[in-house]
Formats: sequence, structure tokens, C-alpha cells
Amino acid sequence: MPIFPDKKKKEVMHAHEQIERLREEINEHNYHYHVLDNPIISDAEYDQKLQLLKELEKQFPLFVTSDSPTQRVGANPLKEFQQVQHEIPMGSLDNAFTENDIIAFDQRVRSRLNLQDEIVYMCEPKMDGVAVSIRYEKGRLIRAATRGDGETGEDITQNIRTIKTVPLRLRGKGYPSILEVRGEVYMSKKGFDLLNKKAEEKGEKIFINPRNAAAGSVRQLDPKITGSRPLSICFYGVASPSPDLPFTHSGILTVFKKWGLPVNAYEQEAKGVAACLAYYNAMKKKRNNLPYEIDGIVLKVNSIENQTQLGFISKRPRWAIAYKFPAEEVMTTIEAVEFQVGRTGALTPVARLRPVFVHGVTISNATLHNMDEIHRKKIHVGDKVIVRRAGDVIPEVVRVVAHEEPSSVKAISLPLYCPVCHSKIEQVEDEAVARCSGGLFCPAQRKEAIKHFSSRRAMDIEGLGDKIIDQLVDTALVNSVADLYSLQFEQLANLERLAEKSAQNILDALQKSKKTTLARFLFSLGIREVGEATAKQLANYFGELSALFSATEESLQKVPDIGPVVAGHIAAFFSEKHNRKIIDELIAAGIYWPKIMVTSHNLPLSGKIIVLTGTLQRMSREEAKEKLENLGAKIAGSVSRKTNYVIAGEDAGSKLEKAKELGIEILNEEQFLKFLTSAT
Ligand code: JCF
Repeated sequence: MPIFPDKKKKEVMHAHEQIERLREEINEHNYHYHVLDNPIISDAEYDQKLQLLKELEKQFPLFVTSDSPTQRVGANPLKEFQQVQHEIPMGSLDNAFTENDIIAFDQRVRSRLNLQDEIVYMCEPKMDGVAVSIRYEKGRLIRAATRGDGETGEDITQNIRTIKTVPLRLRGKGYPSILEVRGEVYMSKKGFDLLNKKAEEKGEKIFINPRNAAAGSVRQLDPKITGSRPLSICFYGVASPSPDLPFTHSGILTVFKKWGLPVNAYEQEAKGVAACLAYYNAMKKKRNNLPYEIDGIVLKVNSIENQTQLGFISKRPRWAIAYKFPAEEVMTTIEAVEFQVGRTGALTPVARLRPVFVHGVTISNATLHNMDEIHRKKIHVGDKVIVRRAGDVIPEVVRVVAHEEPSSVKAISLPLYCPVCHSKIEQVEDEAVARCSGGLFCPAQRKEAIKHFSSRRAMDIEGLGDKIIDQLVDTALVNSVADLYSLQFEQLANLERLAEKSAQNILDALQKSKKTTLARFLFSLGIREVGEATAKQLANYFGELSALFSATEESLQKVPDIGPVVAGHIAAFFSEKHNRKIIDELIAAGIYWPKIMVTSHNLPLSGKIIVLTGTLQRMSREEAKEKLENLGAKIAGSVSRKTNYVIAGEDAGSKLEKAKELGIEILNEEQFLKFLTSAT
């Protein structure tokens, strides 16, 4: 059926061909420019081609496709990001700080692989940016996501498409029909300086460093803003190995380049530890001359087969490590010391410093950790000190340079009363920290509790910043986390420096936060020593809140990784009337989460800790492990008093001895097989 009148048909067909040809040409020039770093035409010629394509597409909108190089910025602003469940978790890397750490890493790798020979590693600079995962299907970019907590990230496809070094279509042939690649989005030093200069001229907020600028840019709801930021990407791996890919990491990087995925230009093979250490030293020297910021190097075992054998430990690959550059140190003077009150009342001494520049950032505060540290390091007000800043961590005072005359410095002493609420300060024996005894009566503790509750990893109430929380508590509009959910528009809009739009955004964010998970909710309550991981364990184990209310310290210790101290904190928290009241109010305000299927602790071997040792004849250790885990058991690597059973195959060694010593029940293979049948 003709869409166009016949006489026009020829012209249209010609335009279509021309459009396709232009796209191919432009993509090829992108490849030469961004991947090979070796453009073959001038910028002006490139712009001309892009302009021509834009005009043709405007004339023939029927031929516009989403992977056309003109369609990078096109989408409308989002209201919020969708969540993306990573099929393969996005782990981070283990860190090494010394040569010995690297030597130990190499030894671990070789002993696990049972290899005497030197291992071939791939070395690369560690880009200081944000990790993203990008999925290509049939060569087309279909989705991009942030790391998030490693399991769930945010869908930032619209934003990633605006980054010119990200191919919208893979080049050439031979790529798997589904390819999920991982890389680091970063901002060059030059781009960062320029961006900040413009921001300064317009009186806008300045970014602290290129990493923060990159992170902020990929999380913009409006892709036009992201598109205006000087972002680049560098790809460093695939989400999971596949038989359709080369069997070495270096091979994968080579095909990446062929497919138009830029990789770091300083990737280098190194055989053995000494070569890795040499690479590190060479990169350290180059660091300041690179056009982007790096904070160390990354080493990866080159053989994919070896990578697979090594596997992961709590989402971190055993086959890779980040070797970080040392933190930067500068000298300055302590002008005063103040005490900050944290969420749990802990007092942290903070040094007010004569401001110094480190890596483009002014430092005027540094933590002194606690009184023990102050005494140990012999720090006084007025001392000249070395201050250290590493990445995003809080700067700290490392040591005193030279002790001044006693007459010119002042000793630092712990206050007797809380600087905020004037309650007594308590110091528990054997504990380094001193605490304000005011509890939630103390406005400082209340503010910190609310900040923790709203934070990204907790209830994720976007837009409810620290300054706003300070005001809400100071004006008594909010006394507990539950009060947040009864805030009215006028109350927020009347706060200092809060535009009506932001007030509405906060109300929307509060509404949105009501749908959460039990793990997040538990984490957000700020129970002492209950971090994200413990909160997850609790949620999975108990499945519902009411079960936790009545949990005894004893039953809490059955949860993996929870010992007597944490169990004590949890039980104490839930037995406190005040806490129960706030939880009831939160639920009444409409906070809810999907039901959790509790599977682990009502299985036949739930709560049982089992150690496997020696060689089994009828199944591999992995199979045995899986079978036992499916029955709810936990497999431990070493024998302790907590071990319930030791399964001993042939040639069992020291673990068997230890089990005998501790009187732990030992099963041989025969008994183990019977045990499995009886348990199922
Ligand atoms: O450059 C980086 N920041 C970087 C991060 C490089 C890598 O090769 C990475 C990484 C995080 C995880 N590789 C993994 C597996």
C-alpha cells in the first residue's frame, strides 16, 4: 500500500537511504573519535553531517529512530526514576592499600586456583566516577541503571543516552544478542572546572569534585540537564560471563572496542605481582597528568575460566581488587574543638581548622574521633597538625606535627553536659565513646535520627535535606519521625528558603516513601548496630514486624550474624514503649511493604551450622553445599563451638580434629547421605 503518491516515492526512498548512510557515517566518526581517540574528520565537518541529518529527519519524521545519533536528548523530564532489579548483582571491589595487601590477594587467588605459576592480571586505572550497567539487546541500547545498593538500582536510560561516548547501537557484528556491560561514568577535570565556572557565574551550587558532579548529573530527572553536562564513560566488563564472549578479560575489552564501547587507554596486561606493583607506581606518577581523576588501579585475573572458579564473596569478585592511592595529607592548625552529638548520642570531637585546600576542596573541619584518640595523639587546640582526606570520607586529624610550647596550646576536655540539650554526658567503662544521656529529648539526637530515617538507603525521602530537618525540629513542627507524615503544605512552605515547589516535592516524596520494604523500614528506625545488612537478615528471618516485637534476645541470636550485643540492642529497642508508639504511628500513617515469604527458618535444617571437610565421593562439595543450603542450613568455613555437624569426606584434616576436640557430631559420607534423605 503506497504511503506516498508515486511521484514522491523516489524522492522519499532517496531521503531514507541518505539518512541511513549519514547515520552510519556519523556512528563511524563517533567510533574514531571516542573509542580510537583518533578522529578522521574535523569537528566542523562532523557537525555539518549531524546538522544535515537533523534537517532530513525533520523533513521525513517517519524515518526517525530512537537509535539515531540525533536522538540522544529527546525524552521529557521524569517524575521519578523507576527501580531496576539487577539480574546479576552489581558488586563493588575489595580495597587494598599496601603492597602487602596485593601480595596477599595474589596468594589467595593462586591458592584457591591451586596454581603455582604467576597469574596474568589485567591492570587499569580506577576511574573516580559512578558505576552503571547498560543493557544492549540485538545491539541496541535498551536500558541503563545505576548500581544503587547492588541489587536494585535506578533506571537512568534517558540520561545515559545523552552521553556522547555511549553507543546507542553497537558497531559491527558478533556481539551476543543480549549484552549487559558495566562501566564508570565520569567527568573530565577540564569539563568539571568549566561546569563549576559557569555555575559560579550564575550563582548556582558548585560541585565538590568531578565524581560528585558525575553522580549528580546522571541522577537528573530532566535528561536535558544531563545532556548539558560534560560526561564520558569507560567500560570495564560484562555483567556475567558468557560462552559467546572471549575467554579472557583482555579479549573482552578488545571486542568492546570493536563494538564501539570505549575502554580505558591505559589497560595493560601484567604477569605476576611484581608487574602489577610496577603498574601501580607508574600510574601514580601519571595520575596528575591524566585528564580525569583516578583514585587507584584495578587488578583483574585475566582468565575468565579462573574468574568463574574464584567467584564472588558477598557480591565482591574474588578475582579483582582495587589498589587505592594513599590519601592526601596537608598541614594546618587546630583553631578550636567542638563536640557534635550523633544519632545515638555519641559525642564526636571535631577540630575547626585554619582552612586548607586539598585536591580543589577547602577543608575547615576534621574529625578527632573520640577522646582516646585525642589523648593518644596528644592533640591540643593551637597545635599544628597533619590532616588527611581520602575520597569521600570525612577528613581526619592524623597527627601533631610538632608540639608547641604548653603555654601556647590548650588542652581538650570532654564536656560534662551535652552542648545541645545540657543532659549529663555518660561514659561507659571500656567504651571509647561518651554519650549524651538525653536520648530523644536531645534535639541533636532527634535531628540525626530523622536524617537517618529519611536518608536514601532508609526511607529515601528525597528533598528532605539536613537544613530542612534542622528547622523542622527547631520549630517543633516535627518531634519524631512519625510527625513527618502529618506535615502540611503551609508548614513546609513557611520554612526559610523553601520554595513552594520544593515544599510540594517533599510532600510527594513523603507519600512515595510510604511504600517500602521491611528491611528498609527496620534500617530506618536507627536501632543501634543494626545496619542495612542486619536489617535485611532480620526481615528475611522474621518476615513480619509483629514477630520481631516479641522476639527474645535468645531467638534474635538465631538470625545469621547477630550476636548477643546486637540482639540486646534490638530487644531493648522494641521493648521501649516510646519506640513502639512511634512505629504504630508510622504504620497508621500508611507505611507498608510487600509481604516476605519466610523460607529459611522453617526449613528442616534452619539454624543449623554445618562444616564440610575432606573429599566426598558421590557429589562435589558444591553440590553438597547447595543441597544443605536448600534445606536451610548455613555452611561455615571453619569449625567452632557453634557448629552443629561436621561432614567429613576422605582425607579430612584439621577441621575433623577440631570437631573431635569440641565433641561436635561428625558424619561420614554414608551417614551424610542418610541424613539428607531423612531431612527431606
Ligand atoms: O574504574 C572503576 N571505578 C572500576 C570499578 C573499574 C572496574 O574494573 C570495576 C569496578 C567495579 C567493579 N570492576 C568491577 C568488577
